[in-house]
Order: sequence, then C-alpha cells, then structure tokens
Amino acid sequence: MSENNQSPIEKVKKQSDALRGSIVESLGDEITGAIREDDQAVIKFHGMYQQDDRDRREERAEKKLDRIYTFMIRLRLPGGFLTPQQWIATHDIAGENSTGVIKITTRQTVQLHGLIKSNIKPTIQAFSEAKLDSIATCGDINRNVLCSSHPKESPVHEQVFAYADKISELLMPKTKAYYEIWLDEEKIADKKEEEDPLYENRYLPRKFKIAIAIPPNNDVDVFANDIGLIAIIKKNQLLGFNLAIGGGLSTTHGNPDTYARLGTEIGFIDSEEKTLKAVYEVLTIQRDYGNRSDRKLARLKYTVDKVGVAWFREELERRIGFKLQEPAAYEFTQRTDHYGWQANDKGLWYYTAFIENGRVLDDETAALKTALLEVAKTGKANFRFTCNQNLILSDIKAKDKDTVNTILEKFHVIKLTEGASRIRKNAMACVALNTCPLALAEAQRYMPSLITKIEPLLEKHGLANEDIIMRMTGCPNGCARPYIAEIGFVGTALGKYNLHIGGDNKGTRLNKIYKESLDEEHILMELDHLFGAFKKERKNGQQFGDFANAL
Ligand code: SRM
Ligand code: SF4
Repeated sequence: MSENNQSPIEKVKKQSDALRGSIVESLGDEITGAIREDDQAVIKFHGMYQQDDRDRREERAEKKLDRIYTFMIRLRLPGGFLTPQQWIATHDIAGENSTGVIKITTRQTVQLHGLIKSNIKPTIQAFSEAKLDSIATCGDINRNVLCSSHPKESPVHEQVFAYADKISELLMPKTKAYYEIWLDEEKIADKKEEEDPLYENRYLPRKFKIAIAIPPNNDVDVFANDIGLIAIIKKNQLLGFNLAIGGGLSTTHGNPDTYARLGTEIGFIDSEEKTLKAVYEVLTIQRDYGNRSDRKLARLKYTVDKVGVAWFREELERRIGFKLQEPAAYEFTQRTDHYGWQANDKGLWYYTAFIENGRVLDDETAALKTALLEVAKTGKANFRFTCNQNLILSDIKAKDKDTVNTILEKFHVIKLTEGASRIRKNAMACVALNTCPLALAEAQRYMPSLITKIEPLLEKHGLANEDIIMRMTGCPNGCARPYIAEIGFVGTALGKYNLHIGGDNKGTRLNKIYKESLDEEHILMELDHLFGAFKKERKNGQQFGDFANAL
C-alpha cells in the first residue's frame, strides 16, 4: 500500500525512534499539562492515555482556560495477578499520585486515573520498584493477556495460567524506550539491540488482544479477542489449545462497515512450542495484511474476513511450518465469577469479592479499599483480578482463612458481596464519563442506579434468582463487552442507549439491537415487558438470552 494512503498514526509510529517520540520534551514543557499531539499516540505504547476532566470542560471553556489534563495509566498483568506487596504498592501509588480509586478493568488489570504530567515518571518508578510495568498495555501492539481467573476451575490452572506470562513476554516490543524515558536507564549505544523482527518499526495496524479460557468457564469472553486459546484438558492433563482468531467487538454508530465478530476456531495445537509459534505468526500475518489506512477497519477481524478463514489458516500453516489439527471438543457452560469462599483441589482458599464496576474505594456501604489493604498487610493472600471486574483473594492457607475473613467482615466486604442482587453481580459497565474522551453517555456512574430500578422489575416477575448477564457502555466501542451480554446497553447520547438483547450466557453468541436510543423511562418499560413475556412464555429452564434471541 502506498504510504500516502496510510493513516497518520502509521507515520507517527515509524518516525517515533522506537517509541521515544518527543516524550522527554513534552514532559519538560511546563506551560501546559498536556503533551504534544504525536506523543499522545506514542505514550499509549507505554501504557498511558492523556485525558481531561469532561465534567469541567464547559466551565473551563467559558473561562477561556485550558482543559484540566491528566493521564490514565494501565498495568501489564498477564492473567491479572498481584502479590500482596504489589497490592500495597498500588494502593500507595494510587493515594499519592492519582484520584485514589483503583479501577479493575474488563481485561483483568488495574488503571489509575487523574495523574498530572509531573507525576507520571514517579508513578512508573514506584511501580517498577514493585516489579510492575505498564509496557504495551495500550497502543497498536499486543495488550494484557487474559487467562481464566479462578484457580479452583482446574487442577492444571497454574500450568495454563503460565501461558499468559509466556505469551506476554514473547510479544513484548524490543525497544528500550520505556526504560530510558521513565526509569532513567542509559541510552543504548547499539540500535541493533532493539531491532524488532515482530513489530519492525511499524508495529501492528491496530491494538491486539489475546485471551486463554479454561472450559467450562468462559469468564475471559475468549471469542471477543483477536486470538482466543481454549485449553483442552482431559483427565486433568493439558492436551493443548484450540486456536480461535478474529474476535473483536467495537462498532461505530452509523458506519455499516464496522461490526462485532466472534473469533473463529481454526484448529488445535498440541505443544507449548507450537502454540507460541502459532500465536506469534498470527500477529505477523496481521502485521503484513491488516488495514493501515482506515483505523476503523484495522483489527484482525476485518483482515480475517478480507482474506477468508481458509486462506488465513493456510498462510498460518505456511509460516509456522506445521498443520493445525481439527479443533478439539469441549464445552462452555458459564462465564460468571464464583462469589464467596471456595477451596481448590490443593486445599487452598479463595474469596471472590464483588466490586461494582471494578471501582476499589471506601464508601458508605463498605470500606473495600481499606479492607484490601489490611488483607494485603497480613501477607496471607494474593490478588487476582477477573475479567468481570471483580477480585479474588487467593491462595490462602486453611489456617489463615479466619484472619482474612475477619477483616472482610469488619469492613463489610462480605455483606457487600452477599447482599448484592444477582443482576448486579452479573453486570458490568465501562468507565465512560468523566474521563473517557470517547464517551457519548454515562456508564459506570449510571449503571448502579439503573440496576436499582431494574431489581424491582425482576422481583415483580419472580425472576430475581435468574442469572442474567447485563452490560453497559458509554459508546459503541464495547469496552464492557455489551454485544455478548444477554442485555446490552450501548450509549448513543447523554441519557440514551441502544438496547441489545439475545446474547447467550456463555459468551458464544452476539446479541442484536432490539430498540434504539432509549431513555431511562423507555428502558424500564421495555425490560418490564420483556421480563413479563419471559416469565410467561419461557420453555423449561430456558435462559433469558436464549428466550430473547428467539423474539
Ligand atoms: Fe476500551 C478505547 C477503557 C476494554 C474496545 N477503552 C478505550 C479508552 C482508552 C478511550 C480512549 O481510546 O481514549 C477507554 C479509557 C477510559 C478511561 O477513562 O479509563 C477504554 N477499555 C477500557 C476499560 C478500562 C473499560 C473498563 O471499564 O474496564 C477496559 C480496559 C481493558 C484493559 O485493561 O486493557 C477496556 N475496550 C475494552 C474491550 C473489552 C475487551 O477487550 O475484552 C473492548 C472491546 C473488545 C475489542 O477490542 O474489540 C474495548 N476501547 C475499545 C475500543 C474499540 C477498538 C476497536 O476495535 O475499534 C476503543 C477505541 C479505540 O481503540 O480507538 C477503546
Ligand atoms: Fe469509553 Fe466507549 Fe470504552 Fe466506554 S465503551 S470506556 S465510553 S471508549
């Protein structure tokens, strides 16, 4: 493709001197809280986004003042794991340098919002002391690698979980820019050291996402990812992985060329070496064939549909030098978190706490943030994040369970988890306002109050005990994966949402738009009607999503 037709970001990447850009100069500019425009693209590869407080945009504009610029930073946590010491560090850094709220994301990691420019470097340095980094958590590159969260799911969880780390390492960029800019490491003399055969100097056409699922739980929403690996386990032995390609959810209102797509399973791979090779070469195909002119059509899903699944599989086999076997059989039966206490086959204990929309803070209901700090200080539990924005206090020895339980009770975390309704525990919302620049409507700030109005409707129809997966996003990018929910709300304008229904509760079917741009009154009316019909007409044991899909 001629370079003239390429999107401007392509040039920024190539001219960024291996992701250095002019970040150092931007940081040194004391006149503004922002960084230079090109650096705003480059800094994403280092795990950060420039944002501004959208609640205060108008007021600032009226006063002819600059926007209040801040930065969001996202950690790289393959499989979503932190030691108690790392949680304490994250807690302290959040308090000192950001808004104080720790946000657990839908991709199993944490974000801090509200960092001012001069705080970015101290934040990264403090994370580094805790052996944490934010490399490649954003940008046109492989992002945080997901893995089924709950060690109780399978005796081979640890073995599968290790792949998240291996894949993350394999697909890291070779540039030393992050270490140089943020950690003051010496500039490398020999540029050959950072030659990057995978990303070259152009990186990928777009972001790239990988998830590993351990059936029967699809808690990672494996088919929403560019690459999905499904662990095939028989008699407690990991036999290998089914490989799915081309999942992705984002759409753009009014652009019919964009669509959500579930990953297509193209084969089974039976060894670690071959799995890593196949994953790597899927990225090289996307690097070479992905759309670099229209970023709206640049994800792997569009490449797969452009070249065709059969061609893609053949090209992959050519690059990896072996044939993929036919996909192996397995079954997904669920994708929710298992709240409360559970033990695994080795006698270790796990407490899954409900954290509404992943926001860790103290409020009038529970002192969640304080409780988690107290648990971390005992050193008796690890921290694992789920793709449903919740937290598992994990790997707790039987003799330590009471200590952890006492803390959780004292700060009302158990009451919070046990007291939340099913619909609330099965819900997710994305960040949206006030920090997300792309938000058209509220999501995490609005969803809790909407649920309070939906709960009585479910009770009225005798459905309060149903597991219904409901998700909301402030725009069609789909960050809380609303297109694979049984009920999805996708923001179209302030206070207005498209209502989607008909996804299944295992994450294996996309839903459809049922009604467009509804306000709250009409959302509640439609749901009341749908719940009533479901109660009356459902067939034996039918779930809401399956019922709604047939409408
Ligand atoms: Fe997302 C952009 C938040 C998961 C699809 N997403 C954004 C940005 C960074 C806005 C921006 O570009 O400036 C949002 C920052 C808001 C803020 O203030 O924090 C944002 N996305 C999130 C998070 C934090 C939502 C949450 O509440 O948890 C999730 C962070 C995940 C992580 O830890 O890496 C998050 N984003 C997702 C997912 C879900 C997933 O990956 O499983 C999707 C849909 C799946 C997919 O990628 O197809 C998703 N986010 C997008 C897109 C659309 C990408 C596309 O293919 O077009 C954008 C916009 C973009 O990239 O241009 C976006
Ligand atoms: Fe922002 Fe839209 Fe993602 Fe929500 S779905 S966080 S509004 S980009």
